[in-house]
This record gives sequence, structure tokens and C-alpha cells, in this order.
Amino acid sequence: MEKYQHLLFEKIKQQISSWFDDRPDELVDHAEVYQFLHSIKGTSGTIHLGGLLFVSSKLLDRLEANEGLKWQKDDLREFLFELISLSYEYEHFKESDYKKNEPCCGDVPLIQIIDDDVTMLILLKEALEDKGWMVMTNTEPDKAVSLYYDLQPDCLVIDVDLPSKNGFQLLESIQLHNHKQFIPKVVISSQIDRITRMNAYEMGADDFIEKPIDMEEFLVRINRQLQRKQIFDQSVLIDELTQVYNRRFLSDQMERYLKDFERTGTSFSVGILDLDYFKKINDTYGHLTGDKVLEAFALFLKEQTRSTDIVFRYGGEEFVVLFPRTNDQEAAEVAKRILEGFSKVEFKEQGQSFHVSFSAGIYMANNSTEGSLDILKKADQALYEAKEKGRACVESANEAMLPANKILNVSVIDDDAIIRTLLVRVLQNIDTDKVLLNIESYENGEKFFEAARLEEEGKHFLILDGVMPVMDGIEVLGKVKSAENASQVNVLMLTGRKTEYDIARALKLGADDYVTKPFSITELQARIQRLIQRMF
Ligand code: GH3
Ligand code: MG
Repeated sequence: MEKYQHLLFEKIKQQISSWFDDRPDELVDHAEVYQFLHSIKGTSGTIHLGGLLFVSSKLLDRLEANEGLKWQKDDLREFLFELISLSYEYEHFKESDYKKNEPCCGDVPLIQIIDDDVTMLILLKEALEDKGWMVMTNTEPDKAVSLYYDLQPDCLVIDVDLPSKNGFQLLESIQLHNHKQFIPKVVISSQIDRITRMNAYEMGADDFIEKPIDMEEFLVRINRQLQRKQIFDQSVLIDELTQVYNRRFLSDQMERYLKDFERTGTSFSVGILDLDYFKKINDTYGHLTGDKVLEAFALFLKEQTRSTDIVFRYGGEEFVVLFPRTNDQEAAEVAKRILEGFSKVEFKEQGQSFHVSFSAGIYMANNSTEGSLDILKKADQALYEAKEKGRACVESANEAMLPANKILNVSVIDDDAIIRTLLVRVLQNIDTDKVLLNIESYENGEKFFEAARLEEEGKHFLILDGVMPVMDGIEVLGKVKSAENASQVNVLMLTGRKTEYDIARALKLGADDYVTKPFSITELQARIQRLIQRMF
């Protein structure tokens, strides 16, 4: 059956390619489109492709209303879009996988499982994900710890029978951080004697579940832990590690300032401060040293700001300072002064000393139509610029305000007509306020260079397929990066899943980001949107 399904997709692909690549300017007959859809409908029913059957039937119904029409290519592409995107999904994801690939929204609880038994890991992951929770898995303890710090999960499930690093040791190292950061920990173990259980609770376990696991009970118990975490998060406003306010209180407070601003016109500024190369500190001296730096930084911020300014921990090593009744220049001056002072603080660890700097983005709220998220976004853009400028500096978004209608030339270079069509549509749907997107697609690098696309004025953003028959993606990248305006060009590479070598090479040659094929369309859209926003 799979073979026939594959053949049908090939057929769809060929037809799309012949319409949109080989005869781009010709009109297409109504009858030709009708036959195409009719044949897909007939075949897809027989070979159990329900979604395809549904879409082709729907399109056929709609087509009847347009009888006798000659199709312009752009209209046809739009008309067939659902079919094109469905064939991409079918080709690359099994229906069940595809659903799981949908990006989770921010509110979905995240569970981290550490277990060296892969079969068990998969079993637990599937059961938890069926409940709609997001699950990250690890078999390797050291990686697990760093992922734990990166992700700050809502619940940790840990198998203490791990052979390489004793599960208890792992639990203990996490607990040292965790005593200030409430994340419920569920221990699973095949050893269930009294001493093991007591050890587990001693080291911070919130629950102890014996193997073999009764799955139904396991899910109920995990759910209970997630509820506890939620209640905890909602009841506290202070970040336990750094003793400054947390993110939840930030939104409350900003709403209040915004109301004030609306009523009295009193503006305020926001600064986002992000430690530079913080990951390196964790990697070099361990996460506990990292924690100490965070505590010291938070304290320094509290000491060095006015009593009316408020400090928040925004995320891992990112802090926000709210400056009431302060314009952006004044706020930037304060941030610069703090930067100078903090960079001089000497940290001593394992016989070595080191210094830590930060980068900051400032934004003054000056428009009552902006909400707190818009304001934070602006400050975050300025922070991004500060990082781009080499870090250890302060940037203001108000200064850097861009003239409206900037143009970003976006080029899609991919030999696969389906992917090209999908990407162009994704790009058209991108919502940008300050940037005008000028989108073009090319079936290979040669055509891209022939069109002298890079000579068009303004910034460029390329979505480039790594593997193409005429002029390989890597070759295109090399040529782009040696162009005169290379600094104006951002490149997102599309690569095959298991081509680590290609990825490394692409990044070395100057690609700014990569996405592995097959990709989820919604995820890609979100990513491109973010990249574009960050470019401006
Ligand atoms: P950049 O200069 O670009 O900001 O680089 P960076 O290394 O500071 O930024 P990145 O976002 O790559 O890494 C931040 C790290 O902070 C990742 C995460 O492991 C770590 N982290 C997050 N929360 C905590 C925490 O509570 N304690 C410790 N020790 N580390 C944390
Ligand atoms: Mg950082």
C-alpha cells in the first residue's frame, strides 16, 4: 500500500512542478485541473489516504463553479494550496506523528524524563504526551542536567536505577539547585525497599513509584504533581533563587504602569538585561557557580537601582528592570553604570577568578496603544542588537527606531516545487509591522544569480535548500557569502535530517540558522517570523 501512496505523491509533485516550473506563464485549462483532481480523488480513496480524498473532493466541488475558466498560475497555486500542503505533510509525517509535531503552546506543562532504559522512556513519553503534555527525554545523565537548567521543566521523572551515574547522585545535584526552585520530582525504581524509599525522599523526591509501573496510576500521580507546581507558581511572586520578583509579577506591574500612562501621560522605561556567555560559566565551573552568579547579579541590580525601580527575573539569566517616570536615555545611563560596576566584580571559583558582563536593551513606553508584550518585545529587539554589537553594551530601541516601510528581500531557493509553494505562502502569512517583504522563489541557485537578486537594495533573507541538483546549496551559500553585500544577507538552510556534516559545513560557511527537513509548517512560520523580527 505504501508504495502506491508514494507513487501518488510523486504524481502530484510532478504535475505541480510542470505547472509552476516548466510553464510558468502559460494559462492552465479548467479541464486539466479537473482531470488532475479527479484522478487524485479516485486513487486516494482506494489506497486509504482519507485526508487527500477529502481535500480533492472539496476542491473538485469548488472547481465546478469555475467551469470553463482558464487559470492564472498564482490563482491556481492559491486554489490548490490545501492539497499542496497536505501532500507535503503526508509525504513527510505519518498522520499520527504529524499531530505530535505541532508546536506546543507556551502553557503546556513540560515534563523531563531521565531513564537509561529506552523502551521504558518511549512508553512513558507516549503515555504522557497522549495526555497533551510535552515531554523531553534523556538517557544520558550529564546531558540531562544541562537540559534541566535550559528548560526548567514543570516536573522531573527520574529512574534511580541508572547505571553510569548513580540516579541518586543525579537527584542530589539537581536538588542542590532545586531547594530554591520548586520543580516536583518523581522517582521511579525497581528497588522498593524501605532504605531506598527513604533515600529518595531525603534527596527531594516528591513521589516514589515502583517498577513495573501501573500506567493509569502513574498518570494520575504525575497530574497531581503538575497541579502542585501550578498552585505554587501562582501563589508566589518572588523568584526563589535570586529573591527578586518573578515574571508573573512583571506583567501585573506593567499593566499598572500602562494604566497610569494612559491616565496621566507619565511614561516609564523597561530594560532587559541578559548575562553574556552565561552558558560558558555553567560549563566551566558547574551549575551551582552559575546559580551564585545569578544571585550576585540580582543583588547588585537591587543595590544599584533606585528604590522605586523594580527588578524581575524574566527567565534563566535574563532580568527586567522597570524604571518608573524615566525616559529611555536616563534608563540607558543607569544600565551603563550598572554594567560598568558589575563587570568589575570578581568571582572566584576553583582557584580561578572571572568576570561577568551583560547586554541590555532599553525601551521607553511612549504609545498608549502598546501592550506590555509589545513593550517587552521592543526592549528585547534592542537587547538583540546589543548582543549583535559584541555584547557588554546597552542599546535603546527608541533610538534605533526604524523608518517605516523597510524592505526585506526574501528569496526561496529550492528545487522542490511543493516546498517552494509552501514556503512562499508561509512567508505571505507572516505578520510584520515595520517591514515590507519582497518575496521571490527560484528553483535553483543558477536562476537566483541570473536574476541578480542580491543587487536589489535592502536587506536579504534567503531560505536555501542544502541539496539541489543544479548548483548545490552549499555552493550557493559560498557564493552568497563572498558577495559584496554579504553582511546584508541572512541565510536559513534547509537540510536533511541526518546530515550533521552538512549542517556543520553550512554553519561554518556562514549560514545563520538551519531547519531540518521534514519541517512542521507552523513551527517554521513561527521561526521565520521571529528571525525576520530580530533582523529589524
Ligand atoms: P549570550 O551571551 O548570547 O546571552 O549567551 P549565553 O550563554 O548567556 O546564553 P544562552 O541562552 O545560550 O545560555 C543561557 C544558559 O543559562 C542556558 C541555561 O543552561 C542557563 N540557565 C538558565 N537558568 C539557570 C539557572 O537557574 N541556573 C543556572 N546555573 N543556569 C541557568
Ligand atoms: Mg545570556
